[in-house]
Amino acid sequence: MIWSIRNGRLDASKTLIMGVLNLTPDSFSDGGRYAGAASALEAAEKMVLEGADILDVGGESTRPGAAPVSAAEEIDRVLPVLKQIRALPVPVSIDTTKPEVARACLEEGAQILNDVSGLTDSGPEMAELVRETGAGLVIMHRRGNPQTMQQQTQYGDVAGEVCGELAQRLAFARDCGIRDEQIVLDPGLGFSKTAEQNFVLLRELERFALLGRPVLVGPSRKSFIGSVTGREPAARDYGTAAAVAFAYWRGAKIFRVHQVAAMRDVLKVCEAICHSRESGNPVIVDPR
Ligand code: HH2
Repeated sequence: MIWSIRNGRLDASKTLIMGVLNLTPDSFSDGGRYAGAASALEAAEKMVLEGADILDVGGESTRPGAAPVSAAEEIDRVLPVLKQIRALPVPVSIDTTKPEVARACLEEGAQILNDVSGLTDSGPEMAELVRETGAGLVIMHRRGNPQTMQQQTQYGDVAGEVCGELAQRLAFARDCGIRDEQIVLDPGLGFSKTAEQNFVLLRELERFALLGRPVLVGPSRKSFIGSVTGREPAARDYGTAAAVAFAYWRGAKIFRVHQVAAMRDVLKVCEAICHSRESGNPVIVDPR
């Protein structure tokens, strides 16, 4: 399946890795890590060498309770880095819910818009920008905003309701003139979901593929992984690997992760298992 992005296209019938580059002082896992454009460029180059297919740049933390940032401040955080990394051989995605930030970044070479509000924060303005620029669009599911989202976790059938709400956002995007080929859908792990609901969404991920567009997941180091492993964010990569492997098996195509090298290996092994062919008869050993 083709994912059409600004000035290009990606083959989303293969697995794609989106490496996370947070330029925020307060992200839950890597906040404050890349103080200047130079260290961010170094991190971006490393992720590309490790096998990232896309770099996702963000200037505002989306974690529950995160303080909002003005558009001007967000632009100041991301634009200098974008100008450095746009020369790398992979497309850059901008993780923002603000049309001003999205426009500034798309004009400076970003090719994808990753909107964690699923076009709800900005309404038609963001949709019009995506239509006009031909950018790729990630429509993620979230209820409310970082301040309110964890009070909006009342679902009957979580996978069914998240699918239904994403289908409405997809219909809205279509009504605004965005082409299906531009769109990727994301259940929004960790956004207005309890820990348990994230596990249900992963288990029932196949239902999302029925919406007809590639599915992206972002389980990386999130607190639902900490809820079962008891580990701090930076020590959640083995737990993330399990979620990535399971999501692959359930049909996800695009993986938003912090640890690109490790998750590339995980996905290579998943692919080898799924594409393996039987060679000869299975040997059944009778243990008696
Ligand atoms: N998760 C985060 C941010 N952006 N985008 C998509 N499409 N899907 C996700 O699951 C997703 C996302 C949150 O993770 P992170 O960027 O590591 O943290 P923070 O928001 O604190 O910067």
